[in-house]
Formats: sequence, C-alpha cells, structure tokens
Amino acid sequence: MKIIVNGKETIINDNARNLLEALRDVGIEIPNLCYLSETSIYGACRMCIVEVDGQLMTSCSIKPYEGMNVKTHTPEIYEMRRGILELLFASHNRDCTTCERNGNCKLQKYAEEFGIRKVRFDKLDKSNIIDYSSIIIRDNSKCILCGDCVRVCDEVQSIGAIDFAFRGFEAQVMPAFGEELANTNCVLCGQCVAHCPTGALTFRNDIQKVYKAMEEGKYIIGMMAPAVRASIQEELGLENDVVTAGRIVNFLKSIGFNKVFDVAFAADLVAYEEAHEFKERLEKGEKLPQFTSCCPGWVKFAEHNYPEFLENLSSVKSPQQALGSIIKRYYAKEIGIDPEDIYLVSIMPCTAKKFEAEREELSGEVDVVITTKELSQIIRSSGFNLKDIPPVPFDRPYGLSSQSGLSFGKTGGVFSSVLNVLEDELEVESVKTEELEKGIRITTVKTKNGKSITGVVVFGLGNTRKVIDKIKEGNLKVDIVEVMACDFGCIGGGGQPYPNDTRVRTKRSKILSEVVGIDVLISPTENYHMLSLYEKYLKEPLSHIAHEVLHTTYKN
Ligand code: HC1
Ligand code: SF4
Repeated sequence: MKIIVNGKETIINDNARNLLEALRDVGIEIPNLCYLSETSIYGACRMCIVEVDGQLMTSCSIKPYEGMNVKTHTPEIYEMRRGILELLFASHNRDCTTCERNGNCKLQKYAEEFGIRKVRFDKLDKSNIIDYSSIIIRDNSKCILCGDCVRVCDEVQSIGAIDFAFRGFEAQVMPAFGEELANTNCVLCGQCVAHCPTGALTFRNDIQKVYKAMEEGKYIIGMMAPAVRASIQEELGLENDVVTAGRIVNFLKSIGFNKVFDVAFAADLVAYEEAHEFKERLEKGEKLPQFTSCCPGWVKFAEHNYPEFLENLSSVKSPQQALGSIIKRYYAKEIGIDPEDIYLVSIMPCTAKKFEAEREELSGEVDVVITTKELSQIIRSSGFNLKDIPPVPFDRPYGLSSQSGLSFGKTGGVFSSVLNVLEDELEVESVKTEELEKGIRITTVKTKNGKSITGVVVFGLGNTRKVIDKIKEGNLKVDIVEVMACDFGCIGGGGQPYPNDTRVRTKRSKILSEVVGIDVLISPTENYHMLSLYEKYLKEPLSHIAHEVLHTTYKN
C-alpha cells in the first residue's frame, strides 16, 4: 500500500496492524508508552499522536489506508508530546538515580529526548507504599497507568493478578482488594516487569548476596542458563556476538568465581532423563500427555489452575535444580569440599527461577539466582569491557553441552531434545509440524513400526490454558506437551534486558541458534560427560539414585 509520510511516497505493509507498526516497519519509531504488539490496543498514553490528513490522531488506533497523508513530527506534535510527558511527571516519583530502571526507563528516555528539564505542575503525591512481598516488586509512585502489565498478565498469561483500582487521581494498578502480590495467583513469570516502561514493576535484586558469599570465603560456583548468552549482548555493546558465554566465564573467573558451569549441560541431563520417563509412560499408557516441567512459572500455573494434571508433569527437576542437586550431593564430595562451603550462583533469564530455587522441596540446591540484568550490572560496575575479554570454555565436567541442551533456551527446545534422545529407539520415519496459532505448534512423529507420537509446543500461559482446555474437552489428542510461560521461551524471560518485546525476542532466538558450543554435539546422547555421570553416579535413567537426585514433587 502507498501512503505519504512526511511528504514522501512510502510503501507500507498492507497487513500492518496499525499505522504505528506500519511506520515502525519502514524505520520510523513513533514514541509510545502503552503500545504492545502482543496485547489489545489501549490508547492510554497518547504519545503516539501523528497528523493524518490534517487531523491529529493516535497512530496505534488507526488502520493505514491507501494514500493517507501522514506527518509524524511537526511543531504541534512535539509540543503535545512534551505536554503529555509533563503531565505524567506531575505525579511521577522522580527518584531516578536510585531507580532499578535508571538508564533503561522509557519515560526517562523521552524526558531527555523531549528536553523536559522542569515540570510546570505541582507534584501530585501518589501512594508510595512499595509491595516487597514477592520477588516481583511494585512501586505505584512510578506507575504511569499505561496498563501494559495489566494487559500482559490478563490477555497473554490469562492470570489477571493485577488490575486497575479506583478512579481519577486515585487510580492505581494493584492486586484485588489491595492484597500483597505474594498472596495472589501471580506465577512470577515477570512478564509485567518485562513490559513495564518505567520502574513501577521490577524484581528483587540479589547481587549483594553474591559479594557477601565471596567475602565469607565461600567456594563460588556459577552456572549459566542457555538464554543468557543470547541477550546480555544488548546491554554490553556486543550485538550478535556468539561467543559471549565464554567471555562471561572468563569474566566470572577474573572476579573470583572458582568454577563456572553450563546449565545447558544439565539440559542434556534433564532431556535424557525426561525422555526415558516419557518412554516408560508411553509403554505403560499412563500419566499422558506428559508435560515438561522445567519452566517454574508454568509449574506454579499448573499448581494453581490444573491440580488434576500435576501427575502428568514430568517429575524431573529443571536443569537449574538438577545441576544444583548434582553439585551439592555429588560434585562437592568429588572435589572434597563441604557442600555448606559451596555457594552456587545461578544466572538465569527468568524471575520465576528465583522462586524455584526457594521452593521448600528444592531449597539448598541453588544458593542464589541472579538474572541476565543483574549479571550485566555486575559486569558494567566492574569496569571490565566484556568485548576485550577472550572467551574460555566452561569448566568440565558440567560445561559440555549439545546443541539440543542449548536449544532449551527457546520455545521447542525441550521437546526436540526429548525427541533427539528417543530418535534411535523410535526409528523416526517422518516429522510433520503445523502452527495452530502464534505460540501453539503441533508435531506428529511417525515411526517405522507404524506408531505415531503427537507433541504440542506452546508458549505463553494464555495459550497453555487453551491447549489444556482442548485436551480436557477431548478435542486434542497429544502425548507430550512442552510449556514455556514466556513468549518465545526463556529468551523472553522477565529477567532479560529491556526492551524485552517481540522484536528483540526474535533476534535473541536467532542468536541462540547461531551459538555453537566449543564441542559441537547435536543430541544429548552425545554428551559424554553427561553419560559418564550416569556411569559413575546415577547408574541409569530412572534408577533409584536418579530419582532421589533428579526428580521432585509438586504442590496441590
Ligand atoms: Fe531456561 Fe531451563 S531453558 S528454564 O528457559 O530448562 O530460565 O535459558 O536455564 O532450568 O537449561 C530459563 C533458559 C534455563 C532450566 C535450562
Ligand atoms: Fe502477572 Fe506474571 Fe506479573 Fe505475576 S509476574 S503479575 S503473573 S505478569
């Protein structure tokens, strides 16, 4: 479609959702504070105002039409946007220097770009009660009522833990009846944090715990999730770097970590164990479909909403906890260190992983979880320039991973890893994959002996609810379901750098595919250090000891 943009004929995508996205596609980013491509259009902030055929209107709420004459940046639009910002600042807490989002806040960025140096209006005080009850921290004095968190939590995750309350000047976002977030059905996925344009929603920062453990002389072991290496580049000026993981290993060693392992190793281990569990269930025809269980947001969601399916969840711990368990129960003995003296730092893209490590039945395995954001803060505050640090391999034996293990970091990775493990035994003849809708993929695997296995890969908890409801109604026959709570899987986790939207998630997914380990292994079954762990300690998949160390239970 042809339109006129700032006096120039411009070809835009006919299927663009709205003018804002059409302009974005041709390289013009219209300022906005409340627009999300994955939720309904709200039109609250009015920052995306443009002139269309001589009239001012919001670009998020207008569909492009042939020949429309658009002006995106006139003196009038500039003044209006400045006015909007000033009004927002009239009720916004301006403690920018101590805000977790300092330097990463959309409101702060626009204040700088639009030259807001003074606010003409009297400060309207908003409630400054900060809810620290949960890993997700809410500070309404920084909320601009854009509603992004409300829509993501409700429309994408189908949870609705937070909503608007009160009216006019009193309006606020909060859980029902003013409850603390910890007492709601929040699953700690962090998607509200990922989409909050300001510092109204953040997550608990645990960096100081790491330094304290160092001071106490603990034996510090780090372990890094697959998805971290595909996103931290965004914060460190290392765009598209595929050896970031190795640079981080070197960096962590330089600041005092004794060992750095790869959670992707444990992903191989979990895929191996989980594949055998799946095979056993298929043979016995019980607890099917099997649901993956490495995503803690999904596990909590299942516990709240689908207790009748808890026995269908794989009982294998997540790679984070599996590696924690191996290190504390086995590796500590191997290296002759009291597990009490080991401090295990897990580096994750996910806010719910902080919660997972603190679950009663898993506690003591991982000592602290820091997110990609927190690791980036550690790196930046250290004065090291990651670009100049050469990559070194992860420590052995828990530093070796296959491409399958690495692929856990994005949607579809767990399912394909389980298939890779079973490939030889199943004698796969053909694999057919179909996308039912965005975030729901169905795969049918036909084997040479005429059997077929159906798997569904789903991301987003709203999508997951749709899939489970179909299974419950008998409208979907499936043997295995991979669930990741966040869009695109862990690469879109709530602990990832900002912005954390569809565009960057797509890019991270591509980078993760390009990350090649030091040893190129394809399937978990090729991970010789993982196989040797079975030989020396776990014996065989689903053995008594494997159950003790690698399996867990869920809460009804
Ligand atoms: Fe994930 Fe997982 S893939 S859950 O997304 O199974 O967070 O990356 O570490 O535990 O491996 C997260 C990522 C991560 C676990 C693995
Ligand atoms: Fe909703 Fe997830 Fe935020 Fe909890 S963490 S309020 S479930 S979006």
